[in-house]
Amino acid sequence: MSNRPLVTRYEGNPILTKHDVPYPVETVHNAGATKFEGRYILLFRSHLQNGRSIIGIARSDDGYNFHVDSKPFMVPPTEGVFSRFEEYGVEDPRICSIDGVYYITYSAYSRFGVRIGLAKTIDFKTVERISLISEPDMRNVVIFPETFNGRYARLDRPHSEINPWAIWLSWSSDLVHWGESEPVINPVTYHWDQMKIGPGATPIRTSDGWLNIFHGVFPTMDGSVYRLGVALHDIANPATVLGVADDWILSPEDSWELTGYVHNVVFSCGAVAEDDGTLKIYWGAADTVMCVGTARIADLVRLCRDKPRTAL
Ligand code: BMA
Repeated sequence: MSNRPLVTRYEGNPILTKHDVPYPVETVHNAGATKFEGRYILLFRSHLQNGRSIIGIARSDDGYNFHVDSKPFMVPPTEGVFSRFEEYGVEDPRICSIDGVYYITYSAYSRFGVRIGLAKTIDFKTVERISLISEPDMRNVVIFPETFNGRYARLDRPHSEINPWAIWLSWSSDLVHWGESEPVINPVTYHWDQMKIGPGATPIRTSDGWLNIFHGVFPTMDGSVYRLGVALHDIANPATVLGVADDWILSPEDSWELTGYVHNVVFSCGAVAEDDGTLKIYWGAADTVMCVGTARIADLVRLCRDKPRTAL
């Protein structure tokens, strides 16, 4: 493998900041990404000045130059069951397209903890909440964009004191009720992801397996460092992990990744695969701005296969 970086940062980064948003927000980060009717869509998280988060929407023709809609896409409702569990805000959406429906999984924060909400849209104009699909403490849920023998699969990130913040996989026949959960990737001790890992982008189908771009965290004397890593899952049964790359693929480096609302963070909730075998990976930098970079899918697959570490 050559010395060139696996992820080539776009020279126009950051691609979105709070100054691009036509309503008052303090940050623009951790965006889910997809393509809809030939255009790129980002559903991004923004902190309000009360420290709680909402979700905005930005659209682009080329995946680099985005325009933000005049109104937010999702804010916590004031009535109904969702108002109770989104009281502290909505965060870090992921978008998964299945049969023309775009499902959105997001973190719902409230006095009861953080759990996962499921919503859907077919036009990116209106959004309908479907259900809360986990108990606390759960964040970073990504749904695979295909069914497996008629069942849906998702990557989960529960927390337990004994096995902190690992990546699990669960199954469902209706997207609402999930079970048969099992751990699939653990953090590794004294490794760049030793403190915690979590699913990032919605998995990308490749000819070699599902590409899973996840985040990993390492604690230092100067706070935690968030980086991105990559793993490969079996196409027919994503609970089988074919390889987890030993090396990270992206680490905070640019000034807006090193400093901001939270220092030393690159955090992805979405990537878009292109027809030429490349991937546009979107990431939040320092919980403050949005960035994009490109990678060759074959390079990421090779890293999982040729330089793996233990999965569990
Ligand atoms: C995680 C989440 C992310 C955030 C990251 C770095 O625990 O809160 O939304 O980007 O921390 O602050």
